[in-house]
Amino acid sequence: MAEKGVKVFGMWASPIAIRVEWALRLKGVEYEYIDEDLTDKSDALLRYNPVTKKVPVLVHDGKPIAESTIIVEYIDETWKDGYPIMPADPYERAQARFWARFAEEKSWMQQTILMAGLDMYTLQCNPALYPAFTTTGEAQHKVVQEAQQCLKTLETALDGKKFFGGDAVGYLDVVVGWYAHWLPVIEEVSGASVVTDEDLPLLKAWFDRFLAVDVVKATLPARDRLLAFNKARREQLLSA
Ligand SMILES: N[C@@H](CCC(=O)N[C@@H](CS)C(=O)NCC(=O)O)C(=O)O
Repeated sequence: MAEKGVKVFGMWASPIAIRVEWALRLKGVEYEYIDEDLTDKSDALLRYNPVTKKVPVLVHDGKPIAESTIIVEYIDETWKDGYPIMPADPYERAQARFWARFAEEKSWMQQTILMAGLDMYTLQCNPALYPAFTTTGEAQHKVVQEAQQCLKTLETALDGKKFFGGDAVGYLDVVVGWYAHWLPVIEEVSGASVVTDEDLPLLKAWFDRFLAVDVVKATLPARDRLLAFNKARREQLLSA
């Protein structure tokens, strides 16, 4: 008989895997969380996601689904009577997907990672970036400016709204929500400043609102732990 229930394979410091937990908690769905060591992946993870071998993976009644944004949409469609994550209106839905793709594909995230000089798990999210991981000085200044430009564009999707989803957290908030907690850590590790009140006031104010949401507060990894993890990874990389 097929195994019942919901499992999430994640990694505590992953800014991507946490999207799945946010979506499940918004819906009020109970799940079992399995924390992976990405340097020594479990047989279960490799079995459930033999293609990319990455986290997150959602296993629903024994059936695995990979790719965080696809998982979030699956959760919204499967538990459709619960909290609405995707907008009800098709046009709004298309807009939310557009911005999510922009945020995922835009180089700003990569630039920010380059700037940080940096951490293993994010590196694993973006393996192509490895050669540029020690950006500092003028090169870092350039990538920070590029990151800010991309974020400024994304900020237009927030104009006049409390959340990207409107009055409440929605799909795009879930997709870009990690910025609010992870970006300040990356800034501290790298010594660079990207999201400031002066440069990105709407996004900065949204950080505070997003971090105050109950399901978000309940899942965030402790800042000190995240900082220590990233600093250690960076030192490891720089000394390698
Ligand atoms: N596009 C994927 C990215 C997933 C991803 O890059 N996960 C990283 C952790 S943040 C990972 O599992 N890295 C391990 C590896 O690449 O081997 C998604 O949205 O789910």
